[in-house]
Amino acid sequence: MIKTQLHDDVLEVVIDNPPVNALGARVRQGLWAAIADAQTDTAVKAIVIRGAGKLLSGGADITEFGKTTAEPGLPELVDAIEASAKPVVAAIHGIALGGGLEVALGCHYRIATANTKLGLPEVTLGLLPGAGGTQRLPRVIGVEAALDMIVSGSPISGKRAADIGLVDRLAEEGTLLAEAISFARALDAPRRTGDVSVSADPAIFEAFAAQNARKIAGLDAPSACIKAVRAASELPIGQGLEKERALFAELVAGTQSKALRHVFFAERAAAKIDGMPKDIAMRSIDKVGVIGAGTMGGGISMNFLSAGIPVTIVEMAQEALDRGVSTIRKNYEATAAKGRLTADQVEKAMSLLTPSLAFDALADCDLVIEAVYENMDVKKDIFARLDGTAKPGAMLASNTSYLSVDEIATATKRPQDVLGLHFFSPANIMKLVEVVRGAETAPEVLATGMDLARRIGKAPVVSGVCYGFIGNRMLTPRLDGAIEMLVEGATPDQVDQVSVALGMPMGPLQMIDLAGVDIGWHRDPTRIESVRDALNAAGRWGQKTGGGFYDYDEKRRPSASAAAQAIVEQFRTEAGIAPREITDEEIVARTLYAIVNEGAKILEEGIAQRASDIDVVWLNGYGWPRHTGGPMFWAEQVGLEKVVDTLNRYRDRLGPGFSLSPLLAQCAAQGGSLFGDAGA
Ligand code: T1G
Repeated sequence: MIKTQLHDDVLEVVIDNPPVNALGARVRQGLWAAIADAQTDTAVKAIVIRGAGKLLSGGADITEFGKTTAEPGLPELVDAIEASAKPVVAAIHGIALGGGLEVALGCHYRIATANTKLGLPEVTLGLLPGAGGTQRLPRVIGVEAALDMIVSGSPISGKRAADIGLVDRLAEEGTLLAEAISFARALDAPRRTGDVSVSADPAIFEAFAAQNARKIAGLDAPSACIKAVRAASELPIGQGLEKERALFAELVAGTQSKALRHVFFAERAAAKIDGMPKDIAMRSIDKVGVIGAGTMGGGISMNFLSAGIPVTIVEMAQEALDRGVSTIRKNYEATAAKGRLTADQVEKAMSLLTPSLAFDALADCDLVIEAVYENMDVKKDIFARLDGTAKPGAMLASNTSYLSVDEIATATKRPQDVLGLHFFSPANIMKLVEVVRGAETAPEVLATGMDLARRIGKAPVVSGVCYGFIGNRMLTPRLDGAIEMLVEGATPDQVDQVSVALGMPMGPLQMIDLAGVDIGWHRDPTRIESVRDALNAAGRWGQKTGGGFYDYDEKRRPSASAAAQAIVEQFRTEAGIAPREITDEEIVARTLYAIVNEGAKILEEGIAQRASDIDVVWLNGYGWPRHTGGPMFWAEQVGLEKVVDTLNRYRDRLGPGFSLSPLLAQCAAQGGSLFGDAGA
């Protein structure tokens, strides 16, 4: 955990706690003892602290939060480092995040490599730097720079840190320790950050909060961060540290931080495939084929091009191919126009793209992804052709968003090579990919799919085969409930507002307007069996036709639609339904608790490996607000008993197709957790 070595008169203290040198209890105790012993060891003139492996430290041990932590706490440890009578130098490489950077701030000087990542990401966990970071960072780099780093949670490079004075000098990784030792040896006395005071015009804090109002709305941590930094400019360090600890204590006990810590571990757990051998040999993917140059095919291709992986994109007609290629270029150029890509990077990505009308251009691809029309016959035809074209060992993936990967695989003689890679639109932006394992998908094909998704910067989740996999299957009861409530008397805005109030970017009706009311429509305007049929028959297919459940202006801003309302009322009248008052509680039951219930079924059917995977799907695929953890975590905060009780009270309204998940009912009755014994 903590190793020390004396280099003549300089003591080297090494934090060695793989994988990220988290500052857990034993590390803190070891560091405390090393610093304390050095105070009385006459052989020691100065101290250097560094991290073993690839980094200084990834911060406090997040698994300790919410539990009683052993002494010394991290704040006390950092204070002890700063109080050292002998100079302490931090030798920083790789990563110094959260408590890791706070330990470095307690040191009297800091030396880093230029490409080190230094940051205080606590705000992303619903916290604030709780070991002196909010008090010391402003004293080192000034209030405004500190506000930016602490409230954004974004790291900066060692080079940048040297520019703004957070780091005293830069060193090459190979000579970092030696330079830190000689630098420490030359020091006469400690330089304590706490001795410095910093002042700031109070207006800075109001202005900062106002500038970031939209980003921090509804979140506890950012405003607490601002308060703590303000305290640094108004109070002596001791009182400022007390203020910081009080604010931290509130946040760490709050539901938002619990949710964000749940998300942190959920996203890492999602990368794991239960039962998969750790050393499984992956297939190498050096060249990707994409069939279909439409919105999805183009977006999917961009993910690989941006990761430096060549793509052969195939279409049936030149015009469609050209349109697809030019759309990819336009998307890159739009990103470059925002300064997030250079022109060279655009050209490099485009140079990796090979458009073709020839299906056999896919013959040398290691992975081929089909992204064509959502129709089983079309997909089976393509997979049959792929079976005869793709090289042996190539992985054959469908981007289908609902259909059975098992049935698609039957069109080939190699079902073991077939899987689903369900990207979410826009595919080059949305992080979620559902990696669908067919009944015969080979283990290494699944593992390769997961690994590749992460390689291109996605958040992959394993899904079994069912209609709609994890996310889209859960959308179905939500949308059905929403539309039924319109027929029964609710307005689109009333239904959608319940989701928006929770923090979703939009509700189910605005979402179907975006995706297309005509998705899955039988296209027969004379066949009116639902409100959706009636809207589709009237050409109200959603945003793409200027209106669906809502009307849309030229900026695609929604407004209540008299035309849609008339269609709903006519359908209601013809169905002989008298409109009634619909409460928000009923809307919660039929759109949100219905999602939870379907998620519980997906869990008990083994379609999802774990409840936290279902949360990750909604966080990264549908914009579920991270500070509430995802639908399954949120439901447990609401209380499963309340969820089940409410669903039971609206049982008749939930329609004949509804059934309560036995797992959900059991957890509610027995006080269990959807997350198993460990709980969320
Ligand atoms: N505590 C506990 N476990 C951690 C951890 C941490 N801080 N960081 C990572 N892990 C685990 C992670 O769950 C995974 O476990 C393994 O390490 C590898 O992680 C008082 C309050 C450092 C950039 O927010 O950003 O300090 O899945 O897959 O991609 O003010 O981990 O293998 O079982 O992410 O190489 C603030 C969080 C804490 C940084 C490395 N620090 N970590 O990325 O590995 S709060 C953070 C990261 C704090 C103080 C406050 C990344 C990384 P498993 P990984 P990676």
